Amino acid sequence: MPGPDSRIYVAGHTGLAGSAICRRLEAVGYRNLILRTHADLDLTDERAVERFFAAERPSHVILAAAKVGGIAANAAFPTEFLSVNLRIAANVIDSAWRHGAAKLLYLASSCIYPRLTPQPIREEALLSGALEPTNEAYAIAKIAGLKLCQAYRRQHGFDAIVAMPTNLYGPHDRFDAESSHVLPALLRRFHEAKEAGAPDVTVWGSGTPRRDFLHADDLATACLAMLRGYSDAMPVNIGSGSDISIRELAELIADIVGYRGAIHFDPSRPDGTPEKRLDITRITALDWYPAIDLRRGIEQTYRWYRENCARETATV
Ligand code: GFB
Repeated sequence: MPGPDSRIYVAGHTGLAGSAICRRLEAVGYRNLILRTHADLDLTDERAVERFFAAERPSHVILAAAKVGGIAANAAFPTEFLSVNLRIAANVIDSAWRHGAAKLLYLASSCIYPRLTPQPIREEALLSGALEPTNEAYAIAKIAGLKLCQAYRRQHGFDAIVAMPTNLYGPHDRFDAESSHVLPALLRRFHEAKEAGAPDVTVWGSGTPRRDFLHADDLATACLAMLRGYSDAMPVNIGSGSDISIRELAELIADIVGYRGAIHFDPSRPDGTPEKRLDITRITALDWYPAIDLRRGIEQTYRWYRENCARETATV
């Protein structure tokens, strides 16, 4: 269990998950966070990563750095999603073990489960069926990272553990129109439509896919529970315990933003996996429960978007 002075390296601390994890670690008194921006340390550069770990020797590592994006970005850039994420996982996990880290927490993703699998999805469903084609490259890289954690644990006794977060949202997300995930994309689209007085808003796909959305601050408390109380090869799902259709999500976001126009669906855009709700029995056994309800989480995220991004993105 990390103490208040443990040297904890959070890889990816500027992103949605990493920034939430840092806020939580700081809030509960961890004072020795080691942080590097992408400009300071390129995690795909094996030698740079090796030098960094040799110099800093963190006792705990949280690997939240990844090339991420929504369904369109995943489908358009499979090379980057596969290659960058493979190299980040291989470099960081190996250097952490080589330089004596006591524990590493790797963030995988719920999209690594088979496209069609019984709901809610249990951890045992991993590798039991074909992947969703729109994010196969990202999923293969994340599966490889998970397998690396298991291999270092089995072969070298390295305490590498794996969290499987569901679809996350919250502050510090990316709100660009084409490459972001659905929740920030729709917050922005409905906000801009309201500002412009547009008569309708288009939502991709059929509206029928179901997703399990979790606020990044809830993910952060789950990661801390795992760092403190979990040591096993089995990955652990982190989800909200419920799901919602994309149509219902669009209606909820329209209501929160105050947009009163029509909502259209564009079936020429991909739906992706039809449903993806995680079984959270394992993580709740660590006494963790999601605390932020979806409406309240989206309201808070919308406030953050308006304060931090709305003016810049309006002109893009
Ligand atoms: O968030 P999203 O890209 O993630 O899309 P996935 C979720 C659903 O929302 C899909 C629909 O059915 C989309 O068609 N959708 C509707 C939209 N409007 C939009 C929009 O404007 N933008 C986006 N992005 N979607 C990702 C994976 O899949 O899940 C990643 O591609 C990652 O690899 C992430 O694992 C958690 O759940 O479909």
